[in-house]
Amino acid sequence: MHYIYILSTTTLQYYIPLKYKATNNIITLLIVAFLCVSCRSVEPPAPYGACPTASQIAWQRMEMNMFCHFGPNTFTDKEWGDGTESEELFDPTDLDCNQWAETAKMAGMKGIIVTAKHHDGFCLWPNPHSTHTVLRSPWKDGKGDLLVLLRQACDNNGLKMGIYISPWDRNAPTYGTEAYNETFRLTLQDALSRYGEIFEQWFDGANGEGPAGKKQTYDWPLFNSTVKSLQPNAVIFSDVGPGCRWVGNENGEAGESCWSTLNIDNFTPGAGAPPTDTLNQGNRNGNLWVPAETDVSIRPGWFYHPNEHPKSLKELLRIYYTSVGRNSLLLLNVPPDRRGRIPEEDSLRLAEFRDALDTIFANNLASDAKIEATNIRGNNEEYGTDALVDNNFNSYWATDDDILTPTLTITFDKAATFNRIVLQEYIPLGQRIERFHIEYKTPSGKWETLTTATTIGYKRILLFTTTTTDAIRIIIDQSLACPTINALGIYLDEYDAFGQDPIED
Ligand code: FUL
Repeated sequence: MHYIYILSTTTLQYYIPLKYKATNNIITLLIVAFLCVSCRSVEPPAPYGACPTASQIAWQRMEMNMFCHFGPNTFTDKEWGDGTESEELFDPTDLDCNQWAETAKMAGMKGIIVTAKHHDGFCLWPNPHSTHTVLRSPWKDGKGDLLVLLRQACDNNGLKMGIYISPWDRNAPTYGTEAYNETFRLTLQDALSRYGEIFEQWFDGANGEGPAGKKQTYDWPLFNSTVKSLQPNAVIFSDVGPGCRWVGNENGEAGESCWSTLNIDNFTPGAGAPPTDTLNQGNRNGNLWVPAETDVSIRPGWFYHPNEHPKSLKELLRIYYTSVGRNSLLLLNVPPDRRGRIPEEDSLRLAEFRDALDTIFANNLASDAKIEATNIRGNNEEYGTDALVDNNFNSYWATDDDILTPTLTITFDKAATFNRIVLQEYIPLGQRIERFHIEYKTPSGKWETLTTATTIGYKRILLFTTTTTDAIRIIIDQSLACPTINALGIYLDEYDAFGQDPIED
């Protein structure tokens, strides 16, 4: 459209004699001004409710990250050390953070979060506010700093780096007294100011007894403000955020309904958190944007144990569908072994996992289909259905403000066979859709329900029986505000990890 107008102004100039050049220029300016007014975009939909920050959007778009539980427990075969373990135990024979990062990258993960300090208090960096650190270990004669190595490895592989620093500390002598909150603040300050950009600060809510047999009253406002002041872009994880929230279980399952909004007033991480099913599903119209993060381990334990093995490909695919596919980020724990390397069997499983995801999502059947909408915002192609398949995060199909229940009809050139549908809401404008269903056209031309669902959010993957049809309809049944959808994918998953049945909730 712009092209045609530009052409016509040039043509106009061509026909106006040179002696009228000044007038000609004025006319051109007037035409351009007129065009600017007449082509003005239709106003975008207003954001709805609590919306994500730029850091939360960038975080959500990472989709999958790797968690690495590593520390004294790796060498003692424990899950929770009691803080009395000798520093002498920490002695990886062949530690290679580059191998962790290469593995994560190969698996398609965008970042790594390491347990810089787990509940036993041992610090993987020479924290001057603790005596229980790598400095006293035989590893690299006490001169090693795992956070330096991980930083380099992440940078080398284009990954972001995050840190888990447990407030619960079973080694710190002051734990259980007010003084510990200050020690913990200094610990955070040290870790967050020396190793470059940290994309996520992971706070575990666990709060048991310290060496003096006392529990700590955590100063969460102090901890959060320390992170914010040193790493303003870091997303803070805890049971209740404020950056992202625990999904309420460690099985890899976000709620079938999963809102990124949550009410956190009067709640704290740990025992003071909302019930786990609330964390799992979020709160419709919750007053803060606190999206779900699904942390789950590739092995039964969080730390490496010689007798444990990684989950099957089928289980990993299931986890992908019930986390990333349900509006949650997947934080998959892959524990390094006593060498300080990710075991071969885990790397191989991750390679299979990546290969399966690439195969499943290689061919989007929506790309070549005809996509019609019952409403397009302002009738303007800027908000048209092309945006659903243009792989551009920032373009989206939207309806007029008062159209809350539109329908998309997708017609294939020839009958298509598929069993997965991916939908993504344009989350910078909030999470808006609360119920929808999908119909397919039977050979007799009747529309039958294929599947029904509730929320979409950043990404929703619907699983259903393999179906062959000429057309489907996506019918939005209920929305909090006019829908804004930036991606539609239709795929055939031949791995069929679930047989012909969708996941049971
Ligand atoms: C839990 C911890 O107690 C586990 O040891 C592990 O770190 C897991 C990710 O979070 O709350």
